[in-house]
Amino acid sequence: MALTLYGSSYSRSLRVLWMLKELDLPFEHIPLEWQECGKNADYLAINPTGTIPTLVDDGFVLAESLAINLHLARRYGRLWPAAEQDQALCWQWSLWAVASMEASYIQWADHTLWLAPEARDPAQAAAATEALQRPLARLEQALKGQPWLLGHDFSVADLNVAGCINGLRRFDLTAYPTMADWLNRCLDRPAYRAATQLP
Ligand SMILES: N[C@@H](CCC(=O)N[C@@H](CS)C(=O)NCC(=O)O)C(=O)O
Repeated sequence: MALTLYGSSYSRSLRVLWMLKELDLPFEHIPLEWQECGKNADYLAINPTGTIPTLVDDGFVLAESLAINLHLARRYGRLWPAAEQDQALCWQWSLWAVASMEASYIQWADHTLWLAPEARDPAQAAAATEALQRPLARLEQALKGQPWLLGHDFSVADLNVAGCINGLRRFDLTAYPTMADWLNRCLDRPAYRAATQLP
């Protein structure tokens, strides 16, 4: 088994680094930066899309951070539920995170945290804050009465959703206490902390 992960932790690659740390498998990490990946000819030969992350697993090349995590969970048998319907819920939550939350999250983070202060637009931050209310309410509802999205066990569903919105620890989550507690428990995991220490 040989695993190589391309992508710096200062990017969506952090989600996969987190998963790799949860799996506790040896892997080679090539911390390519997002500013460079689209221009690097060697990397474009591996992933013509020119985005990070990319995983190479025994010669098999796979892109898309959440697809990589689903593949890793299933192949290496960790954070992957046994029941077929629970596996389907892992796909559901992963696709939901990207389709229903990630764009608004990025807009909010851009105009609150990431862009230089002079480039931030308060109107865009406010619009993103508004757009996040519905998916946040969905998570609050889903987590009522159970610690993790699938019930009793932390799974790739939690990792993929939390990995898409990790910066929301700095969002006003007062109205979503159950979701806020879940996000803190996800991001307090040793594997997440270890991943954030990587380049
Ligand atoms: N949906 C993809 C998005 C990948 C993506 O856009 N990654 C960014 C870094 S976070 C990137 O590579 N940007 C460089 C570019 O678009 O040229 C995933 O989740 O892996």
